Amino acid sequence: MAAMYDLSTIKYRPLLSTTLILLVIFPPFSQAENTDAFFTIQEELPINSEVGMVSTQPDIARYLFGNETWFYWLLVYPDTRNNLFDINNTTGMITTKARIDREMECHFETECILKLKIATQNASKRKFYPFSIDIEVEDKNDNSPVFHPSSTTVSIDEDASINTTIPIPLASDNDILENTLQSYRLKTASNVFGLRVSRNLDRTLVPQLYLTSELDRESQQSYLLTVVAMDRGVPSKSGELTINVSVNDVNDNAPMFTQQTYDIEVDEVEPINSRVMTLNAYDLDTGLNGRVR
Ligand SMILES: *[C@@H]1O[C@H](CO)[C@@H](O)[C@H](O)[C@H]1NC(C)=O
Ligand SMILES: *[C@@H]1O[C@H](CO)[C@@H](O)[C@H](O)[C@H]1NC(C)=O
Ligand SMILES: *[C@@H]1O[C@H](CO)[C@@H](O)[C@H](O)[C@H]1NC(C)=O
Ligand SMILES: *[C@@H]1O[C@H](CO)[C@@H](O)[C@H](O)[C@H]1NC(C)=O
Ligand SMILES: *[C@@H]1O[C@H](CO)[C@@H](O)[C@H](O)[C@H]1NC(C)=O
Ligand SMILES: *[C@@H]1O[C@H](CO)[C@@H](O)[C@H](O)[C@H]1NC(C)=O
Ligand SMILES: [Ca+2]
Ligand SMILES: [Ca+2]
Ligand SMILES: [Ca+2]
Ligand SMILES: [Ca+2]
Repeated sequence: MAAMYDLSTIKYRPLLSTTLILLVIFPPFSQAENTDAFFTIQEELPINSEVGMVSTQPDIARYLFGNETWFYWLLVYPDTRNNLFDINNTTGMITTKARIDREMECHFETECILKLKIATQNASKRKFYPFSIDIEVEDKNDNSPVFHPSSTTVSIDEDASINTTIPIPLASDNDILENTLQSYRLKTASNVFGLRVSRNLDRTLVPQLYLTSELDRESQQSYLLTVVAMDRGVPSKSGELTINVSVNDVNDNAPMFTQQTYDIEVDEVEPINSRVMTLNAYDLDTGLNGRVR
């Protein structure tokens, strides 16, 4: 809603800026949602992109009556974003004067609305109207899901039972709605590990590896898996996590001799304590579990 100021009543004031300071102290704008023009732009537009023509917006144009020349400029208020926008002082076209990153301006808010206040004034500077402009910045899918960290080593005991779960790092994506993280999947084909995704109370997705068959460190001691996180933007973006699953040894093998039975002949004249033969024993386990005594 615009308030009209007839500057003829204050024409002996030396400077127009005095009037503007008064405006800041007594804002004439009605509270909250009441705006005179609403524009929508995409984030990340190049500098100097057109946002919208203020002078042809119905709620503004109806104040700009008569055969007059009007000028436009931006007013400075605490919540206005004059660092991001410009207005052409003769046409009333708002343009961008910086690259606008929705993620930086609005983070995870699902609605990103930037505010401007503009003023119009006729050529003789005797009429002055302030207006509120809202500019909605739409999200683009310009961020990929990213894992923190992007590679990790986890370990699991070789005797772990089927369905044992292994927590893994989460991914995040700074975009919103469909453009943010939507799913995880296991990229590596595996008949030993599966990926289960659940939702926390705060609706974040939590991926976990789980065991689908039994392990045996003695046949394979580590697995290299890749988990992919995806958003549902168009086109969709993804990020990858590399997991080295290291299988911990469990003492599940008894020491064994290289042969089950030994047939030896001992010469009766052999002196006591002479070496008859060497027995070989080994243990498939590792570390202390594998030490043969
Ligand atoms: C506006 O004023 C100019 C000169 O001041 C005149 O030539 C023109 O015809 C006027 N237009 C309208 C729509 O009244
Ligand atoms: C500006 O507006 C005032 C007040 O309506 C009017 O008297 C004056 O003629 C206008 N000036 C121009 C150049 O249109
Ligand atoms: C305002 O727009 C007009 C018409 O497009 C253009 O001629 C003029 O150069 C612009 N002014 C500025 C300061 O960019
Ligand atoms: C409009 O902008 C141009 C270019 O920035 C400037 O030269 C001119 O003085 C401005 N006009 C008014 C009325 O502020
Ligand atoms: C593993 O979990 C699934 C689903 O929760 C269940 O159907 C299955 O019986 C479980 N398997 C074992 C061996 O516990
Ligand atoms: C995975 O971890 C194991 C044990 O820490 C290591 O021996 C193996 O080299 C690692 N594999 C890769 C591909 O990094
Ligand atoms: Ca961005
Ligand atoms: Ca974005
Ligand atoms: Ca994204
Ligand atoms: Ca073992």
